[in-house]
Amino acid sequence: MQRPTITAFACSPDKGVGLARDMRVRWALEEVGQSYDVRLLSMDALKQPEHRARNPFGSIPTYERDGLVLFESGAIVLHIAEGHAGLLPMDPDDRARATAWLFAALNTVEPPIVEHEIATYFERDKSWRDDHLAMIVERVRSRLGDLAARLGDADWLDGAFSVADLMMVLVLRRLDGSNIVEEFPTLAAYVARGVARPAYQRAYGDQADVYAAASMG
Ligand code: GTB
Repeated sequence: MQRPTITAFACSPDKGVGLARDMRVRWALEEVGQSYDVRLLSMDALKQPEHRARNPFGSIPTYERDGLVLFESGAIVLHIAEGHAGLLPMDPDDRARATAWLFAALNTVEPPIVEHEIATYFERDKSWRDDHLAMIVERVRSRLGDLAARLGDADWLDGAFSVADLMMVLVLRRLDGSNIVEEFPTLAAYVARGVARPAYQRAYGDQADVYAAASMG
């Protein structure tokens, strides 16, 4: 089996703090012990036909191996989890529930968090921004309240650590700096448990090195 190649920002707007979505793929590959290559792309290269052939929307991350080309971070990490031991339970029902949680991270928890990011960074100059942001913060709190209630004092969402936890932790990390996760101490502890995993640390270090090298050169 070929070693996969993923794509990432040559110079990430987050300054290498693990918020760009290649982090999801890097972490999954580290968890399963699969080495990989990274193709670094400029913002301009993202929109060129060569990259749009990998991802029609001209975004990162993508994943290539043995002729298979995938886009969408959720589909990529699910593919990695299905092909290796360690990120999905073996029992079919347990596996189905872990997959449901992966979708919950992407389709239920992440959307209001993305809205929060947009309102925080891109709507600063709008007269209605403060009211809009306050409304979105309430929407995020409501989702996190439901999530915290279900997690309770468990370590992970549904039994052992899975690809769903990997995704949920990174989705919650998108609220870094807002102090909203900190309002839910069990969720803050959950994120801390995720980022303390050695595989996360290796993935984080690798993408941080890319930004450090780009900013020096
Ligand atoms: N649904 C797709 C997936 O999950 O793979 C979304 C992919 C996507 O939005 N990718 C972004 C991208 O390539 C990078 S991650 N954007 C460039 C473009 O489309 O032209 C989003 C992101 C970017 C920057 C930060 N940041 O600076 O903090 C955080 C998240």
